[in-house]
Amino acid sequence: MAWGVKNNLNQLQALASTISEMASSELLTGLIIRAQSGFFTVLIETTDQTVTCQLRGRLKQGPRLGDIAAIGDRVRISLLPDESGLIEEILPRKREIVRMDPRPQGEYRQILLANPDQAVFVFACANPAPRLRMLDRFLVIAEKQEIPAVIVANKVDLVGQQAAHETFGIYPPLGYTVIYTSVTQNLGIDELRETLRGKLSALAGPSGVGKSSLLNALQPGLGLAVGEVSQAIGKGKHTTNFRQLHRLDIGGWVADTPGWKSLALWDTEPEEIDGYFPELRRLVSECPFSDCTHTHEPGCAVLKAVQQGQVRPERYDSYLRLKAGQE
Ligand SMILES: Nc1nc2c(ncn2[C@@H]2O[C@H](COP(=O)(O)OP(=O)(O)OP(=O)(O)O)[C@@H](O)[C@H]2O)c(=O)[nH]1
Ligand SMILES: [Mg+2]
Ligand SMILES: [Zn+2]
Repeated sequence: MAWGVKNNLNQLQALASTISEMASSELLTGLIIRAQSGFFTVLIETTDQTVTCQLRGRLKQGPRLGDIAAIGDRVRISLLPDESGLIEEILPRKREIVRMDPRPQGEYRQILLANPDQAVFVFACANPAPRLRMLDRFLVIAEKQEIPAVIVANKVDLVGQQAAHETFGIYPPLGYTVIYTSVTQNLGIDELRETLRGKLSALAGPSGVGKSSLLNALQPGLGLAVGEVSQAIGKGKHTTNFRQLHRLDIGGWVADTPGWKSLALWDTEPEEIDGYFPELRRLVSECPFSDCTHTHEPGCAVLKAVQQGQVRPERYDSYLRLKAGQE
């Protein structure tokens, strides 16, 4: 009898380990394409199936104050009998766009997007007038988070090509691609589509510059709200904290990532900013003082370059403001 019990136990243990092996081998790998209040839509790309998932309890343990999973994350999930899923594992991120959100319990680490391949900053040539200081700030954040940045100058129809190039032409020499677009004239849309092909892109820019219009033009059928409507419900959208990737037929994903405006350069030392301005990066080593602030020092290579016109005064101004911690 004792032998029988022991034998049964052994058999049971063997069975349990077989089952757990089967279970782990049956984990599916997918991409989080939508996140809303603890629910994640995971796309299993091999079968094109989507599964609504929650996080496995143990992932939520520990002293954390921040998002565990986000859109753009690659995850391993297990399927439950009711066809929902559990996220068992989040695969290592190559990059992330992070925002520190002050909350009563402390700073919350919010992940706007995991694994972005590039950031696409959309500004209008007019209506609203381009705010290049904000663009410079976005570029610095992208540099810091090591995300390649592309600039889109939309609404070219309102000012003409020449004026558009006068405004945005300062960026290509710094290494940033600028794509000139007009949704109303169907200009530059193909170029933008090619830039997005096969990549996971974070789209950002002020309200009203035409981000939704561009996405609708790029990907017919998307049906994103444009103009007043979008602005009216925009606030509500943010508070429900719902994030989504839009799929492009040509391959690739685009995420609207509002919130860049409030992305503070939270853990950035003022000296570090030098390295995030491509045109200054190569100059600072030529300054005679290693602790040069590039504001008044005799022989400062940056000041010299500004005076000689090799560094644009607007960019230098953005640099000073960012360094001083101003908007
Ligand atoms: N003239 C002109 N108007 C445009 C162009 N692109 C968009 N618009 C208009 O600009 C307004 C704002 O466009 P949206 O696409 O809603 O802008 P958005 O960036 O998505 O704005 P939010 O969702 O509020 O952040 C709408 O009235 C569009 O019709 C363009 O290339 N030229
Ligand atoms: Mg919009
Ligand atoms: Zn200097």
